[in-house]
Amino acid sequence: AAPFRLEDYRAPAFTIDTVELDFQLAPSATRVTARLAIRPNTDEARSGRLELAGDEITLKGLKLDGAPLAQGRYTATPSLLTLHDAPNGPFTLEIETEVDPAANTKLMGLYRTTGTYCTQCEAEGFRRITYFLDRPDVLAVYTTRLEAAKADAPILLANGNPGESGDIAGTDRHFAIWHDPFPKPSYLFAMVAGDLGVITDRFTTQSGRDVELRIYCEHGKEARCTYAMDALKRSMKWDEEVFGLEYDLDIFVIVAVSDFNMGAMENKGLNVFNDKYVLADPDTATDADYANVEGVIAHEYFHNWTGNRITCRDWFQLCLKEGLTVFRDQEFSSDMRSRAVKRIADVRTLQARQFPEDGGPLAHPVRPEIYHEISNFYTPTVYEKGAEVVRMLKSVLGPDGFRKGMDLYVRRHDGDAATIEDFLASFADATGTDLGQFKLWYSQAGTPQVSAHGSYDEAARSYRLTLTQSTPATPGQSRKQPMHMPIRFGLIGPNGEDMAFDAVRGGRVEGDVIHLTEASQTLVFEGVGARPVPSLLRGFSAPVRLAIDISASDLLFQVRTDADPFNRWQAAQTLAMRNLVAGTHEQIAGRTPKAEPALIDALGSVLDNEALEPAFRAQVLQLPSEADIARELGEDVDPDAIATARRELRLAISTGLGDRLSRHYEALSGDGSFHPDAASAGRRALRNTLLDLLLARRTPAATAAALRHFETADNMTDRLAALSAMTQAALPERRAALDAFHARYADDALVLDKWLALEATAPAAETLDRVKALLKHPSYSPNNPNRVRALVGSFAGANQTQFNRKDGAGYDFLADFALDLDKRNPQTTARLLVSFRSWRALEPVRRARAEAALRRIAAAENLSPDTLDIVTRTLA
Ligand code: BAL
Ligand code: ZN
Repeated sequence: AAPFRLEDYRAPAFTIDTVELDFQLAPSATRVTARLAIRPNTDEARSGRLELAGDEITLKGLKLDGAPLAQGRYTATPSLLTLHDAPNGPFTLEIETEVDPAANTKLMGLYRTTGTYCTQCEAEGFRRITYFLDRPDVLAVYTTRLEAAKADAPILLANGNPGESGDIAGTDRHFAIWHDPFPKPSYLFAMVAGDLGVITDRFTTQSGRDVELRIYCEHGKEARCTYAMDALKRSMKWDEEVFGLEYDLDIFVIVAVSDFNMGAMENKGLNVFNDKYVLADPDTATDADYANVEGVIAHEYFHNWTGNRITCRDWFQLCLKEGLTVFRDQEFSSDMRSRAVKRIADVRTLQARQFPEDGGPLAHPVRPEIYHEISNFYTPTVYEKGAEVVRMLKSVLGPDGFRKGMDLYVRRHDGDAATIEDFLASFADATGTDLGQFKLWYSQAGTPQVSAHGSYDEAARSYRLTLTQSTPATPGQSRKQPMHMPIRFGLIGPNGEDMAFDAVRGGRVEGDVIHLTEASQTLVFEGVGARPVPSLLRGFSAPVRLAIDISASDLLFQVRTDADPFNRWQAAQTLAMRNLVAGTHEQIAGRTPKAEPALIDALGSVLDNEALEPAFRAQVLQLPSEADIARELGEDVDPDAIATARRELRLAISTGLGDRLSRHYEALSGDGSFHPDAASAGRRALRNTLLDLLLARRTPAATAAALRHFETADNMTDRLAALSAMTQAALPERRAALDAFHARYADDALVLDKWLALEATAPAAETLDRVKALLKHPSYSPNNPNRVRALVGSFAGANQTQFNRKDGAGYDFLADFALDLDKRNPQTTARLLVSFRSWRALEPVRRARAEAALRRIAAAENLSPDTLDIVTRTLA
């Protein structure tokens, strides 16, 4: 099929003002009647040809202005309804369709999840419910009537505010009507019907409006929703305080379901969530789960303005709502927790997920200009790099300018389907700034490389800093222009404090931001009293790779003194990465790698520094991952050599830090009461990181500590950390512990996902066989995306040595699995196959085996468009 191109955008010929939906719910044959008030929107409508998209639906009836439409006036296929001579004024079209929710394993459109009816319409699921102008620039007011058997679905929910409801006399059925007064695109439509438990609360907005809050879940899990409710109320308050944005309906509803392709969905007034991002209690959720629940609840809530009130003109503009909303949820979490630790965690995610995408065959701009299958563009680039671009905009304009721009954007575009141009114009106009060069961040793919070289002239008391930028070629983009990068910086003096300077020549510096705009720029700082250690890209102020010629002793100094906590962490990571890369090369050459003493000194100084928060110290002590090292190497990657080098370095660090590890570990042992707050979570993170490092030595004492840690844990974070450490260290004791964990949580699918993931990420030769066996385990379920991701996604995405087995068995397994799953759930399949994205960077033997597996998938018949698109681009 021909691709969609941004340059081909045309306003819709017709538009739809109101939608009245009636659902007669039944598991295998649901009848949907849609009454659409349609009118011509552009001159193109004069042709009289109206095309409404469908997808695997059956037309059962069609009326125009109340009268059945004659056969020759329309054509209907499961994917398209065409009216050949639509009126050239307003008219009403009544469409009756039939869908089969129970058979819908794609989880797009209307489907069943553990007995509940639920919908997912973004991006193009609404056309699986009724024929429609299923595009985000058609905004309509929806009224939804749901009717179902009372026993089957006592709860009936849809977007907006509740209206009339009641029993249908003489039957076992009942109905409910919901009305959403805010015009919205079809992708924000939702309905849910089922037998669910609920918790309720209230929120009073800043203008004094009373809002009812409800969270629905499976019966018996209500108590696990309270943290999500608390996060929701904090999100509502934060958006008022920080952005001045207030909630706008009488009710806000969240429903947690167990079968869901994505994390969650921001449907107007009725957010549907993957239950993994709602349910949390100390016995079943880790601290990371709590943080994710808080972040995703906030994210979906924040979409009410950035996404719903202001939506996207077309799917090319996806980052308009996603990048901005990720930025907003990151800021929220930073305000709720430690800003420094949150930043480190977000940058780790960006580097682990977005950098490999940007550096491989699936690279695309933050605002793509071409796509075959939009569901494959819900990517780390659109989301995470999109958020980085908004963060840079704030650095370029300053906090006040940024807020003025946001206020203008909301004032101008409330009720619009907007574009990136609209967004940037609001900031440019509000602040009088030319953002022409900045806009390149939306169109140029690839991670820019920034090189820094500094020299100090003692006699002249001046410091010259040359910064050079270049962006590598990416698919469809061979040449790149220099971009506008805000580089936050400091010049660290001999006493560890930032030094002042008198003046700067050669570039624009505002406060602590260097505006790098040229391919190469030399800045001369005058009046610098001593040779500085340059601290560049503080807070990771631009999503680039920074190469800087800095000595190990300067990095050690930075770890000890940098005023920017992010760069303290970064300096330690840089030191560690140098050791890991050198170690991998030594390993391949058959020599024994040695750890640099500066690294152990650096880690030890942070470990012992009680003035630093524990969560931060934990982050510093965690080495770059095997995947990080592979990315740094960039070519001829041998995952076995990397894993061995990393293991050896961990052993050297563990030995080098000696009994300081166990001393700190003991000192952090809990007081027996669990709190999910960030400070308590930080202490657990440090203690668990120390256990993991202790275990690198695999001494009987360390093993005993791990077993004790596992057995005495009073919360999931500690229990899982011990189990994970034992699994990663390949202790023989792990098997019994994994079995005990399974037995303890035998009825809890979400917790067993953690167990599946541990099994799948074990760095052991038998893991692939174990994964294959687990596909038949009663705790696994082949149609549930969470189970699939926990077992197969973890294996392919997070087990570097076993997925990349030299015999290619890991690749063959994923190919077989994907070919089977693709028949049922294309979206989840395509997502899994992203694990192949760095295949070209592998050493030749693995590279050939990965390519063969990819070609085998590509050659299969009847591939879904999702899978075909990913595999084709990966091989291109
Ligand atoms: N809009 C899809 C899910 C999310 O990003 O919130
Ligand atoms: Zn989102």
